[in-house]
Amino acid sequence: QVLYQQLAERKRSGRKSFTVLIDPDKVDSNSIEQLVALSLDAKVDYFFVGGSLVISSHLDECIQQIKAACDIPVILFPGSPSQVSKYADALLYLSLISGRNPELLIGQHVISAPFVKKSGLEIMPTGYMVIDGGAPTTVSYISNATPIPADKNEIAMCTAMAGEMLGMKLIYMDAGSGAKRPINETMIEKVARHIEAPLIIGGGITDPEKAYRNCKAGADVIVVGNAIEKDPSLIKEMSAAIHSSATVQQNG
Ligand code: 1GP
Repeated sequence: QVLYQQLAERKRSGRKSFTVLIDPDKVDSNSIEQLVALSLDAKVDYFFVGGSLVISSHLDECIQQIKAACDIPVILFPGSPSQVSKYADALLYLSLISGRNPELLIGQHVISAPFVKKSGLEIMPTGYMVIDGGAPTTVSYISNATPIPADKNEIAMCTAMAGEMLGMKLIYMDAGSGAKRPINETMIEKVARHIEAPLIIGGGITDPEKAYRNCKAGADVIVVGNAIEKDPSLIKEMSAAIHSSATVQQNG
């Protein structure tokens, strides 16, 4: 549990992490090279690799290319059980606790369990919560589950608490990729105050100021995908904003 311990330790010491989300379907070897170079320069903490609709077979190649070029940990963020690659460092083992679709709560896990175990990946049990992002996102459609309404802070809080008490080590609140409305800070604050697990926030974050405010509200990890796909140079500013929000001085 090397990476999980690292995340938990970062949380204990008030350090915030920046994660760049890479969708293997939207990158080629040139763009991966560029993303890695910018991420190294900006001191990005993690890569999440995955997406709701990964159809290409180059998940393995994409991860191998990243790993060959840097030592930033690669964590799988799978949209389906087929998105497992032994070349990654860890796997967000997602259970969609905000929804009531049994397949995404436990069904797909049962089917893929032997395969996931055999992968040798570090498994990170993650309570995955989709929050309404203002318009249907791919994840809200594909999951066939109702997202938590954006202003129902208590529901989000109770869902995260229940997930943690069920043993989930991370809580990931996601407004969905490209969400019109990212998760509001009041909800983040409410959830963060009631759990001890590191809190991951993503979906529709496009400006560094919003990422900073999310961290101040209690987010431990900020995930950005879409905005970086559109403008990779945003990596540097995002990273600086997130790291500057630490409650203690960061060294390196
Ligand atoms: C989506 O949380 C991630 O699952 C990131 O969302 O692509 O909107 O940054 P964006």
